[in-house]
Amino acid sequence: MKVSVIGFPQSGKSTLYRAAARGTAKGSVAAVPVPDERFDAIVAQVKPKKVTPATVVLDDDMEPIQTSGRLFTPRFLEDARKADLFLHVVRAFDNPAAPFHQEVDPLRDLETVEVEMVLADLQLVENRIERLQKSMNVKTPGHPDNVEKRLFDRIKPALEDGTPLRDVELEEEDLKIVRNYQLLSAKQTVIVFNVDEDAASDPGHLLQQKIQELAAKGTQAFAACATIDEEIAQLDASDQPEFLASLGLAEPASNRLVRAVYDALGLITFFTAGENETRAWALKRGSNALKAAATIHNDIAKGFIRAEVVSFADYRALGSLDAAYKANKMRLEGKEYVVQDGDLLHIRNKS
Ligand SMILES: Nc1nc2c(ncn2[C@@H]2O[C@H](COP(=O)(O)OP(=O)(O)OP(=O)(O)O)[C@@H](O)[C@H]2O)c(=O)[nH]1
Ligand SMILES: [Mg+2]
Repeated sequence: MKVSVIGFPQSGKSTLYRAAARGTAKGSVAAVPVPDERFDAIVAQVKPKKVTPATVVLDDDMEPIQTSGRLFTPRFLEDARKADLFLHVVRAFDNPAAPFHQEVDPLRDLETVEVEMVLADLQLVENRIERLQKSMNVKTPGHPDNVEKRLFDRIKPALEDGTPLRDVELEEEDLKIVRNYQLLSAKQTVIVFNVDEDAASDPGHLLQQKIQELAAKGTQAFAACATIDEEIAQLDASDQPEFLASLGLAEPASNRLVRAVYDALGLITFFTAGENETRAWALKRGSNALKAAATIHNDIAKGFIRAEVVSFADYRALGSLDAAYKANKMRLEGKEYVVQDGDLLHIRNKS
């Protein structure tokens, strides 16, 4: 699962990327640990030899969006089409030391990029419709060409209205086609308004309103100050709480951000609490225990007998896995059990 960091030049993409990566960034692509206090609690109690958090891959190797002419270069388009999600950094800070191509206006910039994505999709859809019209099978009900043509005829007006495809209701079948064509406006996006230092805890009315508007449509947006976050990331862990408190912040914005990205990717977490290794695993929401087993190792899935499951709530209430087992809070579940966010799993298997 790859998250592409996009935005105009000098909007703070790399600063935010470095802050979120917290030292794990070696180049411009990093597997960033997902902050999870449940996992921290398990690790503190189990004290395993090895600790492996869940991660998301952030890619700061995208070409910037161009400031004139065609906004998306061919390389940008190629990379953007492969992304699972966009982390869109929108400049909202003034900084004379970092000149911007025009007056700072985050709402304008957000709109400009959204429109460009919709137009790129519209062009692709129009080309495809034109080709499908020549297909011999386009009138055969149920034929893939027919299904595709009907879908594209339906989404074309939405795109013409400027509606991103992520805001259009589509059936799973249709989503598959849309994903297959790697349509940009269908991809989930997390938006970060990169604000001035003094606006970190209060981004102002206009941005606040936009953030709520986006949330109502299911898109997560935040205000964050990338330079503050980078500063926090460079402090010793013990010095961070005081610094955060002095700024009126509960946690670094990049923590929220990474969690938002993880959630928008449709991922939940299950834990394996071993003494050798305690690990948080990312899993597609709605997956069953067999899929979870396969995430750990294919052999474990092949030899699957039962999943021992303790919910995180029971684990926390009782203080340890042992205590949860003794209190009969361990459930034995089969392959089809739908794993819940926070479950602690042990897969009994034949291997
Ligand atoms: N005052 C202020 N400056 C910032 C903030 N975020 C980034 N900057 C500054 O803006 C400049 C550009 O930041 P980068 O993170 O390199 O921006 P970028 O989007 O990666 O830029 P390109 O890779 O060139 O497109 C740097 O001088 C940063 O220190 C912020 O929140 N506040
Ligand atoms: Mg950069």
